[in-house]
Amino acid sequence: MTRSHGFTLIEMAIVLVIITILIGGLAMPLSAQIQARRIAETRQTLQEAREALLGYAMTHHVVAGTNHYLPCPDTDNPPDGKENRIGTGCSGQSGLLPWVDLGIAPQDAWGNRLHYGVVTQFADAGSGFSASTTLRPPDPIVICTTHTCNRLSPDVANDVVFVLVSHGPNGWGASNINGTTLAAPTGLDEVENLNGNLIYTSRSPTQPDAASGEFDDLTTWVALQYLLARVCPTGSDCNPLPPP
Ligand SMILES: [Ca+2]
Ligand SMILES: [Ca+2]
Ligand SMILES: [Ca+2]
Repeated sequence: MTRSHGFTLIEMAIVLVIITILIGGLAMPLSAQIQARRIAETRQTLQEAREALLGYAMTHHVVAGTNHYLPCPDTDNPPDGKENRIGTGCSGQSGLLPWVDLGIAPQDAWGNRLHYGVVTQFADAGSGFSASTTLRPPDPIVICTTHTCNRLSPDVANDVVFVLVSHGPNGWGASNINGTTLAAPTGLDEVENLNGNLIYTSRSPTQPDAASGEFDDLTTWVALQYLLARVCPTGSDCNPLPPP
């Protein structure tokens, strides 16, 4: 028996099913691919901002050859990208990243400013920090997976000196580049990244209908040990201020 040439109906049906699956598979992830690329870009922006903050601390001394200090947050409304000080100290422990002072990207991949929180002792241009500066409760910023965490036993990071937050794809609560502040988040873990206190959250994203609430923020931070290793390594000029 010889097999006839061409496709049978069953073969055509199988091919159509495969093509449908392939088209569906390409079309659906396209928006997801764009979102993934924006998330990756924003993670890169956060890392560059983190490095810029460390670079700022390396080049800013209270007195030449002594304590270093970080920039203060930009607390102006509308923001101008420049830090805000009262005397030598910061006008607040949280605000926006002073992108003009740092000479870096002014926004995340969704056109929103980055939130910047800092332990103000480390941004005081009159005292700053040396290789022997310590953080003691209740001073440190802590990072948790939930807003209900105990700040004395955070489950992500302790002894954090500064933190950077992108409010993520949803942008709730963010200040955008047009000077508009977006609607406040409903997810309590996202609220925790906006309320200006020393607790921040970092965890996997969840949808609005999740029991833990909507969450898509992206966060990076530097803890004391890493700050001192980078800014005040052995042999550096990072010395305690002389006694008055
Ligand atoms: Ca400012
Ligand atoms: Ca968000
Ligand atoms: Ca908080």
